[in-house]
Amino acid sequence: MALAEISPIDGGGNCRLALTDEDKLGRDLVVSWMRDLSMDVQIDAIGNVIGTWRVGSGLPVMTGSHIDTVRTGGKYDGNYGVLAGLEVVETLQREGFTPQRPLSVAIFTDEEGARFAPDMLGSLVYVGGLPLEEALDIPAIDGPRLGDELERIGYAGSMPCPGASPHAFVELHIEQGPLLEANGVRIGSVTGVQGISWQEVTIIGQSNHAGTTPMNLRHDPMYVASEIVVFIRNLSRRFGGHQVCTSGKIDVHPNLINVVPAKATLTLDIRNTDNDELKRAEAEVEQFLREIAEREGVTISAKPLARFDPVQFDERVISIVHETATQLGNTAQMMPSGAGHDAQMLARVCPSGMIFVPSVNGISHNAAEHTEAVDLQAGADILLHTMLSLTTATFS
Ligand code: HGY
Ligand code: MN
Ligand code: MN
Repeated sequence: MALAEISPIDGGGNCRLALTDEDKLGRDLVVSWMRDLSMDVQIDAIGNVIGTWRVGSGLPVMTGSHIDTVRTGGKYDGNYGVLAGLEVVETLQREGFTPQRPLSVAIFTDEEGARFAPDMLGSLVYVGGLPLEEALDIPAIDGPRLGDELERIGYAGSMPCPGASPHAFVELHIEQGPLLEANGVRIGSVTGVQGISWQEVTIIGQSNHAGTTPMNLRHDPMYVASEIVVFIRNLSRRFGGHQVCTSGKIDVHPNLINVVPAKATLTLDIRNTDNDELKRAEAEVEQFLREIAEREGVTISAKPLARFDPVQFDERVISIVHETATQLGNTAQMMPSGAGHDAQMLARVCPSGMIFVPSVNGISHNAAEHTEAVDLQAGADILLHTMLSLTTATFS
């Protein structure tokens, strides 16, 4: 709740877009809590913050998530996983229990990808999936270069990227969807993350007078953008299954009531648990863009912003999560994640998994995002015991 006081928005949520002053304030607060727990705090060159309780021996068991939010974020998305990680350390210290391995809690930079694409950017750089220099040059949707913003907020750390691979990684997160609540199940033992394809589509038409230009002579980017949005909605209906498509952002120039626009830029977020289906959807979109550009006499270009194949988590970690959840008296079900998460990047370098707790009415990326306290507590208990099990698990 104290973190939720930093840059609150109406309805009880937060706006802490990556590498803004608000994000810095959130980082400073959570880092102070890490220091209160005598954790060794390291900041890497992409701004990831890794707090480590240096006990035991060998590679750490790591948990963590993100504290950057979308513009209309809730107070739990990402924040819950980071703070529960600190709660685990605080609880073990208070109980006088010393784990066999160090425990790390990570705050990954720019997980949302809303200000700087792609999403999960910090953890992607951490695992060597995106070269640091390339990441530092990424422009924000509002202009500034990522590396400059990192310097500006004082989180351009000295620890090199890629970072050290932990022994294992587990992330606690709200489901952000309706499934657990609909099934009356408290815990999701997450099996993996669906594939994600982001692109920015730019449509160049011909600016013209709204009153004098006959309809058959128009090259109207706003109209074309609207057709694209309808096309992807119909595509997801035609594909069915896990296919989802979203166009969440559109910019129009000159954006005036009596001007047929010159240019429109919109984003496409296309996802599916099945990579072949995702590729088929991408190909259909590409074909549609070619056709409508021809038909309407406009120029269309598409810039990829993110492309991640579906990820399967390590069966051994999934089992530890599932057994821990049920042994602690919770109902639990296996399920894939519809949202992207840092765990999907850590899965590239170590055995990884996730724990989900229910989202009330399945709402997220919305100030109304909520999870009941009893579920938050259950998730944190499972995180504690899962992390301890991972400290003694061998993954040779
Ligand atoms: O885009 C996502 O799925 C996540 O919220 N970054
Ligand atoms: Mn998240
Ligand atoms: Mn999110």
